[in-house]
Order: sequence, then C-alpha cells, then structure tokens
Amino acid sequence: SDIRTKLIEAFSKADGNFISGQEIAEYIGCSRTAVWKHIEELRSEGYILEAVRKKGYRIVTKPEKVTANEIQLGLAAEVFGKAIHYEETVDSTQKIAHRLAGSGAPEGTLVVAEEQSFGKGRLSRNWYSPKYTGIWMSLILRPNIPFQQAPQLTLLAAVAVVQGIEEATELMPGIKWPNDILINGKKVTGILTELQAEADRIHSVIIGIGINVNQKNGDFPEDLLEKASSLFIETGHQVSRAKLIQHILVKMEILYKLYLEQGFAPIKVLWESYAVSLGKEIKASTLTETIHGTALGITEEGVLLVEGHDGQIHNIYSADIELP
Ligand code: BTX
Repeated sequence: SDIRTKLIEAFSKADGNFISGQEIAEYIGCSRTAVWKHIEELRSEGYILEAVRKKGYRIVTKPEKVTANEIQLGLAAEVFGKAIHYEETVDSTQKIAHRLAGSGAPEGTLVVAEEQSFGKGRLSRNWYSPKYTGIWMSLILRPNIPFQQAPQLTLLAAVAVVQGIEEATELMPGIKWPNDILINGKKVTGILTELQAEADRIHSVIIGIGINVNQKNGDFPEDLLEKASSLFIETGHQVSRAKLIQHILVKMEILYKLYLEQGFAPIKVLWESYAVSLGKEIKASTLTETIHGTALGITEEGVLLVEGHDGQIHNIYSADIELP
C-alpha cells in the first residue's frame, strides 16, 4: 500500500537511526495508531524493529528476499534455476509459470514470489502465502514421459523438498501421500503439479511448491492454526529462504536426472523411506467415497494402495488422507 511504501521510505531516510511515532505519523499523514498498526504488520513480515520509549522506532534488519540474485549466488544446480522470474506480489506463481511455459521458457525455469494473493492448492483450494515468510515457487519441467506418469513428479518433488529441508535445518520431515510434508504431524509444505499437454504428449509440467518458512506461532489464520506449521516454529530460528531454495533445486535436479535415466523405481524407494502413512491405519477421502484401511505402499506409478477393512485392495489416484 501507499502507507507501507512511505513508512519504509521514512525508515530508509532515518538510515538506521530512531524516528518517533509522531514524526512517522506526520511524514505519512496518518494517525499514530495507524503507524503502530503498520509497524506490527512489518514485524509479521520479518522486519525486526526496535522500539524505545521517547526515541521511537528503528529498523534493525530487513527481511531477506528471494530475488534471482539471492537464489543464483552460490547455486550449485546446473540447469534448474538458470532462468528465474521473480516478483514481489503475484496472484499465483503457477499462473505465471503456465504463461512462460506456453511461450517456450526452457526446462528449469523458476518462478518465485514473495507473496501470492491467490495461491492455489489442489481441487481449487487456497494456499495461504503471506509476504516474505514462505517459499512460493513454480518450476517448469519438460520431461519426455507419458502424461499418466506426471503424478510421479509430485512424489519426486516431495522427496527433493524433504532432502532440502534436511540440508538446511536439523529437522526430519515426513511425507503424507501424495504431496504433504509434515513435521510433528503439521503441514509445512504443499505441492501442486499441473500439466500442459496435448493428446498424449506433455509440453510441460509445472511443479508448484509452497513452504512455510519463517511464520511465527499465531501468524496463521484461525483455520490453519491446528494443522499448519513453519520451519521457524519447528526449529526456533529463522531459516534463509534463498538457501533453502538452493538446496531444493540441487536435490531436485539430481533426482530428476535419476528419474529420466532409471525411471520411478529409485525415487519410489526414497519416497517410501520418508513416508509417514505406510503400514498405518488411514482414512482416504476421494471425490466419490471414503475408504478406511491400511496404507500398504505405492505402486510403480505412484498410486497409493490401501487395504480396506473388507480385505479389498483399493488403488487411490487422488484423495485426501487423514492419519487418526
Ligand atoms: P492442498 O489442496 O493439498 O492443500 C490445501 C489445503 O491446505 C487448504 O485447503 C488448507 O486447509 C491448507 N493450507 C492452505 N494454506 C496452507 C499453508 N500455507 N500451510 C499449511 N496448510 C495450508 C497443496 O494443496 C498444494 C499447495 C501448492 C502451493 C504452491 S505455492 C507456489 C505455487 N503457486 C500456487 O498458486 N500454488 C503453488
């Protein structure tokens, strides 16, 4: 907003020195209460502000950004992330990636934003993507595979994100089929795979990855408080988003090469080693039915096998899984 821009402007003019709430209010042309509200908002975005009585406020550190420079500096991947399309605010990085893919963007092109106003989940659900605190990115791939195999890439991406988080933090996340990454039972990542295809030929696969990184306890909206978490909440410290993106791109590139050379088998083994639901009692809700049973494993195609209480084996292509 305008007020926001002026507030940041006021702080950069102060150049690390204190400015009083009154001075800020005059500069922006709003009330001191409004100033306070906007300062709280900056805090929730990762700005660290010091407030001292009678002196006012000063910015101690600004949030780290995930610009192309930040990501590419020190990036060890060869192809993934060579081209990066960065924006502060977008409706959805998926939408931009679709547009770029349609106009010939090369494999490995990454779209990344600080904030999404309409982040997309599966089945037209929303993905909450607040500014500066998470990773909201979409990677364009152009694999030469039949389109039925595209869901395997979701599982591949989940493995890459788990490995990336393991490199960047001391956490050990688990995967809940097909695309949720959980830490202590709470969701920190969602993955959305979309295709551009024609007849049986894939033009591109767009892998959208959303990761809660530096949100604090209580930053989530009411309906997510119980089920979502962030790397900050789980580790107790800030995690560099740019570094985590680097780790994920490197892991993903390695796994993708392996996948193109050897197929899904080696990815399947890795995926199963991180899976939290296998061998357990689950509830699978598909669009048409609800199945209670034991998750047996995944097939070579990445389909989930569930043994129902009646002993019947169900092949689950798409569903929401609950672990009691
Ligand atoms: P999903 O359908 O598995 O998950 C969506 C559900 O997860 C929502 O209905 C809500 O309950 C919950 N949820 C929403 N936001 C969050 C959040 N930040 N953390 C934890 N839980 C949440 C998962 O869909 C796929 C998400 C992909 C998001 C990426 S971000 C970059 C790319 N661009 C885009 O628009 N989507 C992808």
